[in-house]
Amino acid sequence: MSGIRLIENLAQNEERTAIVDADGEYTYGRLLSASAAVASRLLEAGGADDLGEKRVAFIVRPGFDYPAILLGIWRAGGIAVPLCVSHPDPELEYVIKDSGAGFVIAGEEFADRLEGISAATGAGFFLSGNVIQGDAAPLPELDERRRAMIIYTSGTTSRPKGVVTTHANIRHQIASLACAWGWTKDDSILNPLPLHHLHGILNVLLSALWSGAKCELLTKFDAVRVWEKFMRNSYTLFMAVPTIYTRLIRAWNEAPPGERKEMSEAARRMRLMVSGSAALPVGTLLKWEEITGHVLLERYGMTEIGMALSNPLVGKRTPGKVGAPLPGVEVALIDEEGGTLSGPAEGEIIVRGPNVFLEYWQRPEETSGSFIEGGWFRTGDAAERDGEGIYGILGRKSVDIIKSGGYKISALEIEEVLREHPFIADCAVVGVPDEEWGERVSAALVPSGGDGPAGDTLREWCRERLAPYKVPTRFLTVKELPRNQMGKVVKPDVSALFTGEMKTRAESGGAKQ
Ligand code: MLC
Ligand code: AMP
Repeated sequence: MSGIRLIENLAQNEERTAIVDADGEYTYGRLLSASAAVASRLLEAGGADDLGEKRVAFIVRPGFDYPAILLGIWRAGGIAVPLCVSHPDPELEYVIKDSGAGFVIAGEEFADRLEGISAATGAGFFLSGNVIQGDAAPLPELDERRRAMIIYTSGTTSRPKGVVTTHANIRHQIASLACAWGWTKDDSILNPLPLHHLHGILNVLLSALWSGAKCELLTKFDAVRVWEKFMRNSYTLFMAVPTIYTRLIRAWNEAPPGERKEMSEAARRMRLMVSGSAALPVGTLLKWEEITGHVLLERYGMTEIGMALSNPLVGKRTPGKVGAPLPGVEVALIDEEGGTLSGPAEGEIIVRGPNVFLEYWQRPEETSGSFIEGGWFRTGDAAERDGEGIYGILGRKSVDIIKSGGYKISALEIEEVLREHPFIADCAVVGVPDEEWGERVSAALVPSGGDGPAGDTLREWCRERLAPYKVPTRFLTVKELPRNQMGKVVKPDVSALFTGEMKTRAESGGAKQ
């Protein structure tokens, strides 16, 4: 017994395969013993019989070690802080410092970098290979109301915030999906998503483990490999962001006609394919249906709340809509004044229920500012609701949040970094609509002299400071930024500079790639 339902569920499936990775297959029994070893090593190092919510940051490539460490941290009474494998040092250091991580666990390939960062931040450092071994010690009995995980997410503040969920939050988020999407032990899923964000961690990995199903972890998404995997295996489920479906469609189009039939049949064999994390273009949904026969199930969620709205497993899925509230989740719309709207309406989505996160880590003001009376969480997303209670996402209230490839990115964070560049006097970052990526991170720059830095050099400079997916892919040099009478930058006008819908006196150069 551990007190955590998810862990107790694992014990019911000891003989079944839990994880598949590039090195082999691992049963639930193996996962339980490996996680017990991790928990025991952490407790030994902490000199305690319960980590008492100590933050443990960890960085390993997707594979068996990831769930072994995640569950091990939980079983020792710690809070898990997953780190992103593609982040440069400044981003990793920020998360480790902000979360106040007491321990850091890293795979061999990250050891040099993480050992240095751990030393600088005062965290104890462990190699993953050294904690996933040895005997198991007695482990603490935990209350599910305790904090379990901190996922860092970009928002309307310049630096990412840590979203804290409890074990109970996570259980409710998973149980709702298990019920709505009919997860069972017989399911098998391929996970191509990164494991520092909710979609890959919760909707795929943890939902599979909760249900006694099999989850295959890919180290990195590659469209051709995913099709090969579809053809060679008998997965029942697939979940991904719209950009992944776009890439899969492109790979299907580029495949020899003879092979396409086999690819289509492989996808058709699955029982459910889901899209989320960003708006699914109707054209992508239709094309996917044409080649696989699947009407993608689109759903809506957020790191702070898990999943809230979903098209149905059985019954009519409406293209361009995200469906109705999931089991156990309350969803409503409010107007500009905060009044609740009834019937068909347009407004901001608010969410309430046991799925909703506890707090932003050590940011009490941001936490209380994001809730309104009655304990409702304000998502910042605008939606319309029709007479049958079906929701459609209209967009975000903030112009400073960009969604590219399913990643939420803060324009303010990138602007802050760009302004540190010696040749940049000012800048404005926007998300320009893009067929493949949803939005494309684009930066308008006012140079401090001459032409400013060249696009390629600037991308390299950014890459040392920002995650690859945050680095702008388009730069435009302007003499001045479009501003309103109050002097505030008008972001829609900045976007229009990139789409060519607006040419201002200010514009001096073409786009620099
Ligand atoms: C990024 N790149 C671009 C680009 N955007 N290039 C051209 N045009 C654009 N618009 C470049 C980057 O600069 C970088 O370049 C490279 O792509 C790496 O970025 P990436 O995003 O890692 O790309 P890639 O490796 O090609 O992978 C694409 C992807 C990935 C779709 C597989 O973006 C991905 O895994 N996305 C999922 C994100 C996710 O899990 N979100 C869920 C959040 S939770 P270079 O040169 O450095 O390589 C959530 C809640 C919910 O949202 O509802 O689920
Ligand atoms: P994140 O903070 O990374 O968890 O991203 C959550 C955000 O992704 C939400 O607030 C929405 O803006 C967006 N999102 C998630 N699912 C969808 C969807 N199906 N359609 C449109 N936007 C979505």
